[in-house]
Amino acid sequence: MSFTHAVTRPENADELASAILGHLTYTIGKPTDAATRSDWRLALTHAIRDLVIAPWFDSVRRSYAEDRKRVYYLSMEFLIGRLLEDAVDNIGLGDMARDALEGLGQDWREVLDDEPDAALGNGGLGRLAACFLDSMSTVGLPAHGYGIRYDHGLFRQSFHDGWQVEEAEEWLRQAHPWEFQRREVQYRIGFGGTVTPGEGDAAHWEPGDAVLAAAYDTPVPGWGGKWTNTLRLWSAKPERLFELDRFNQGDFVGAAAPAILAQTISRVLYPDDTTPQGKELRLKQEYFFSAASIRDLMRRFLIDHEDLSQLPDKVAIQLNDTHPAIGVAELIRVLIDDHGMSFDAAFELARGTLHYTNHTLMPEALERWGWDLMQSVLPRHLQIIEMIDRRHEAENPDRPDVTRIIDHGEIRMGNLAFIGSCRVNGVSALHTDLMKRTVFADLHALHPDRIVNVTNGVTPRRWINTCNPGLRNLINDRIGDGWVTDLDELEKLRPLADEAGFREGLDAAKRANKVRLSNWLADRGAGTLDPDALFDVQIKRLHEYKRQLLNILETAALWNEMREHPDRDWPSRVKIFGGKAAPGYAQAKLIIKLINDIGAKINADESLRGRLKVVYPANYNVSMAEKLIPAADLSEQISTAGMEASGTGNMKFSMNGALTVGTLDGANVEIREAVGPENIFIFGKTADEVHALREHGYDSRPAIEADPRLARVISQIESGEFSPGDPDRFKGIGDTLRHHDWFVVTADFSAYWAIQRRIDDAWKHREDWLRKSAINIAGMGRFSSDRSIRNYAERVWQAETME
Ligand code: 26Q
Repeated sequence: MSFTHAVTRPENADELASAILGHLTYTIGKPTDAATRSDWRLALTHAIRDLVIAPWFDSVRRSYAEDRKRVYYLSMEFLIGRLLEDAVDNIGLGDMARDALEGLGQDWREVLDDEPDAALGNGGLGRLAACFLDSMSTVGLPAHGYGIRYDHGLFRQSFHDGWQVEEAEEWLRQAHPWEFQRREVQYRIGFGGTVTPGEGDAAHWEPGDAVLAAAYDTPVPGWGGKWTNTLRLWSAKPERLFELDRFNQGDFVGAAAPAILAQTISRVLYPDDTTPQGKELRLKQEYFFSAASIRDLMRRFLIDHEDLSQLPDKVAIQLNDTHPAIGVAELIRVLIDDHGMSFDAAFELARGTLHYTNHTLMPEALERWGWDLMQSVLPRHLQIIEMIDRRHEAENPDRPDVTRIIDHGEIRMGNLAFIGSCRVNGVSALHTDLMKRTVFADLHALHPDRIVNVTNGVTPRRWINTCNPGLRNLINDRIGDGWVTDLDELEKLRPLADEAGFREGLDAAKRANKVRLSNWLADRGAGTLDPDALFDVQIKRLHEYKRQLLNILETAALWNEMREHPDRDWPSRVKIFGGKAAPGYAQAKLIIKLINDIGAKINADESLRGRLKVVYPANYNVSMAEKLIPAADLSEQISTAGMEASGTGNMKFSMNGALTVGTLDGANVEIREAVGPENIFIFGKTADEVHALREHGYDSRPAIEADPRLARVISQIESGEFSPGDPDRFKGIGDTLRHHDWFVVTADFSAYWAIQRRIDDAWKHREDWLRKSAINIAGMGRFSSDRSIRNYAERVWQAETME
């Protein structure tokens, strides 16, 4: 028998206000006249959190009672951002909470903006995991997210003289009331040591050292509070907090040193989102969270099941990229060494339970670990990986060498994940097709049914409903709010694209968002922006393949052209950039500096009469995206075709009525299908054309010679026009464009220029632009992460949702 004390849901703003005051007084310990903005935010958070708890318990109870299949989403990254506003909206108290807080004399927006972002991820992959959490709760799928509770999330970016400077991020400096530490849940995670053979396939692994994995739970309420899942993040703790002997001998620092060393495992998120470095600490992080998660889910499984053979019927484990792929070996190890199974039986069970999502085709981005490193950190796992590899070879005697897991003294984690998984998926139709034709071609030939496509999606709760109230209200007025959980309902807007009144509504909502953004940017030193200008936005990690360089080259060329023809009716444009470069990625950091230098030059040029501006607010993150996306007119999705696995920003922009300029890459292909080719600006080489260009070594000279605008900009960059104090600064960029243009920026420049001028023209036809905007919104139904999750449930996990 269990009793739940449920806080009653407030009937009105006064009741909620009194709950907030109660928490301000008794939880925060402050009287109103001494309360800071953070105090108010924390009091509100506690009042809202109270309302999430009882439904959370209900979901947990129902999961056990109904014994449904559970999904475990293992991800090194959960880029969840702020939690308060989403929680308020998901439980349906948005308006009431605002009224309550304003009644208490607080500014709603300022209080919400006080919450630090939980930046436990780099970019797309981490944000996808966060959208999937929201969707798994909303569709009522029993699921857990498992990841790492980093003390420091993705670094904070600032610009010093236009150069990126990184500082440690400190989200835990403030109280974080959304999480509950579960002190009773702790696992000992070992590293190194020795392995002695045991009976049959079993062995005894005696780790050389160990840390504890401590659990912190965050409730994840779905829409309408009908179902709530758990995000469980692991923090590394020492086995012994303090070495008293050493302290007594006067070694005060040494006394705490072993504890500090243990904690380094969950200290900081690795900020590179491609080229893995093969660092020992990274491998330890990966094993740490995978092992803790697997032990935890096995414990939960064994509460109600004795028969291990039921594992694949009750448990689905999703590996978010190869980062948790060591979990393949860990699950098999647990089944053999702790449960006495044979290797073959353990392998079969594991392969029925595990699934792997691939997020990149770039060969240099696929994780590999040195044999020696694996031997010293995880000796037992290395044995198991060798067994998996031998078994795969025995079953496929003619297999090509590229399908080996261990090759040339390296462990290929992509192959381990593929061979150890029941389903392997790509994240867009094009990406999945390329997976089959390139990196996984040989494994695909051996296992032709294993690879499936599940196109990414984003949650319409955060990415329309919460971040764009103007648009939300406009849509609700016309078609009701069913779209929030059934995004295909947006199709009902399609006929409204031809209705002047609806277009006016769209226009007004967009303009209000742009005014708000302009004010926010002005506070960050951007000067005054014209809200009637075309807001042209590229926000994403800095990467050569994402081609921010193409964008800024075109911007500089436009500047040249505007100065040459000052009397043409150039439409006003604001070029907005946002994004961080990995600290060790020199070329990406140089591109940031180039954007800032070109921007400074353009912004200072009064002859343009404000018709071209470049803005690059520092420290782009989830909450900045929530401000930028609703205010965008044009979405830049201009990656080298074949290189962006999917993109998810592309979907968010289109849902918010921005038109896309993009290449036929990732999910852009499917967005074009959904909105129609006349409502999206597609340009440039296709993936196959890029491949053909590269086949004999791409030579950029003809493209540069054929386009005087491009030639001029490259010369300007090389001659120091944008860096007069340091004329050689950008020589490297000129050199790349002329001699090693792997990302075919020069090959696509002319087409990009041409389509941007078509966009200038389209922008002038206001009604038509708004019609296209409406059709973009109407066509976005299939890009809800609810659809993605239902696809996973059906095609990958074989799990049932609540509906
Ligand atoms: C690996 C090893 C060592 C250190 C870091 C990493 C690492 C970390 C993060 C490697 C990759 C990432 C992130 C990759 C990522 O975000 N990929 C994006 O995933 C999105 C969701 O599927 C896609 O939409 C994007 O196209 C893809 O770039």
